[in-house]
Amino acid sequence: MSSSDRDQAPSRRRFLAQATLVSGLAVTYPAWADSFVDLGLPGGPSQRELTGAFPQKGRMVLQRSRAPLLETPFETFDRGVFTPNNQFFVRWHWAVIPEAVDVASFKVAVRGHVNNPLSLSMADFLKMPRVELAAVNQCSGNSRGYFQPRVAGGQWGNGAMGNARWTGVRLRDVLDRAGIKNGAVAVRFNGLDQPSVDSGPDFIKSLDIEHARDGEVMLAFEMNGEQLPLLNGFPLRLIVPGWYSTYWLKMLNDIEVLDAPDQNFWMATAYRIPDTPHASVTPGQTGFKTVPINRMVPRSFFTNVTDKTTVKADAALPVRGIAFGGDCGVAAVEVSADQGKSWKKTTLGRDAGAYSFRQWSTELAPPRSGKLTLQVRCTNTKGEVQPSEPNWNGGGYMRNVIEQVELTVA
Ligand SMILES: Nc1nc2c(c(=O)[nH]1)N[C@H]1C(S)=C(S)[C@@H](COP(=O)(O)O)O[C@H]1N2
Ligand SMILES: [Mo]
Repeated sequence: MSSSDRDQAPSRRRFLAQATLVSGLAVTYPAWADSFVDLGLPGGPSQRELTGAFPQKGRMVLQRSRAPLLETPFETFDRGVFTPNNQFFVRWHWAVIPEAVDVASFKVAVRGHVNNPLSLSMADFLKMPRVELAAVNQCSGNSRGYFQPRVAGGQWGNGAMGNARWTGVRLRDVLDRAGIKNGAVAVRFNGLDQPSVDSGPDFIKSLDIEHARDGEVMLAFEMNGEQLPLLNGFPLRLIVPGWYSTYWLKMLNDIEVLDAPDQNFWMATAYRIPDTPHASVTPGQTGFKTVPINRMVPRSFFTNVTDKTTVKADAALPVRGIAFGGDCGVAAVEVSADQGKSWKKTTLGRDAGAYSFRQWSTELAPPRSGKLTLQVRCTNTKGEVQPSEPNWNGGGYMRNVIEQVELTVA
C-alpha cells in the first residue's frame, strides 16, 4: 500500500467519531423530480420508479422497499470504473436491519473450531495491517429480469453490480489470531440483520477453509475511501474478490470456524447452480447435480449508447463501456457491428486490478442511416469468452451473454 493510500485510511479517531449512524438521512427530492426508468425486461412490467428515499443513497432504481433492493441507474457506469457509494446497489434478504450501529460497542466474534476465541472491536481492526483492493460486487441474480422464460426472484436489470476500492484487513490475519484447530473445513459468516419471520432462516454464508485463508478475502471497513454506507454493510463486511456477492456478508459480527461442511439453508438449498457448462439447463430439466454458486464469469457492457440512442449517419462513432473478467482480469474487449461476423479490438483503460471494472473504448466506422446493432464481448485472462447464447437456470443466476444495443442512425 502506498503512503498516500495510508494517509487516506481512516484514523481510529475519525472512524469512532462518526460512530453512530442515524436513520432519516434520506435525501428527499421534490415531487416533480420523481421519474421512472424502463429496464427493457422482456414481456413483463419493465418500468421502475427512481427513488431518493433511502439513507446515504442518491437516486436509485426501486426494485423493492422492504427488505431494500435498489439498483444502480445504468448511466452511472459511464462516469468511471468506480461506482460512487451513494449510487451503489443494495440487496438485503430480510427486513430486520439495524438503522444505526454503535461502533463503540460493536464486536465481531471469532469462534468455533479455534484455539483462542476472539471478540474484536472496530478499534482492534483499525490497528491491524491494512490491505486495499478494487473489486466488483455483483449479485448472483444480476440481469435476472432478462431471463426467458422468466424466473422468480428480484427482477434486476443490469445494475445489481458495482465496483469499489475496498480497504480493510485480511480474513487470514484474523483467523491466524484466533488459531484454527486441525480439522477445520469451513468458515461461516453472520451479520446483524435478522429474519422478519420466526421460521425464516437467518442469512449466513460460508467459505471453504482454504478460500477463507487465501490472503485475498478481506473484512472491509472502507469503500472508495469512506466508511461503508449503512445499507452496504456498515461498519464491516466481507469481500470475496471474484466471487458473487451472496458471499460478501454485510454488517458482519460473527465468524465461526466449522469442523464439518456447512449444511445451512443458504449453502445447501439456496444459491445453488447446475453443475453444467455456464450453469445452464433447459427449462423443465431435472436430475442434474447442483453446486453452491461460486466464481464470477466475464461480462462487458456499452455505457455511452443504449437502444434509445440516435447517432449521426456518416460520422465516426465513438463507443465505450466497462468490462470485468469475473475471477481474473480482462484480456480483451471486442465490438462487432455485423452480428458477430467480425470483431474489432477496443482500447482498454487503466488497469485497476484483476477484480475491478475496466473501461474500454473505440471508434467505429461511420454508419449508414437506419438501424445499427452493436455487440460487445469480453475475453478474460483465463481465455474464457462471453457466450453468444444466454444461459438459463431456475435461479436466474450468472447471466453473461454477449450484450447488444440497437441504435438509430439518422
Ligand atoms: N448480512 C447480509 N449480508 C448480505 C446479504 C444479506 O441479505 N444480509 N445479501 C447478500 C447478497 S445476495 C448480495 S447481492 C450483497 C449485496 O451487497 P450490497 O447491498 O452492498 O450491494 O450482499 C450480500 N450480503
Ligand atoms: Mo445477491
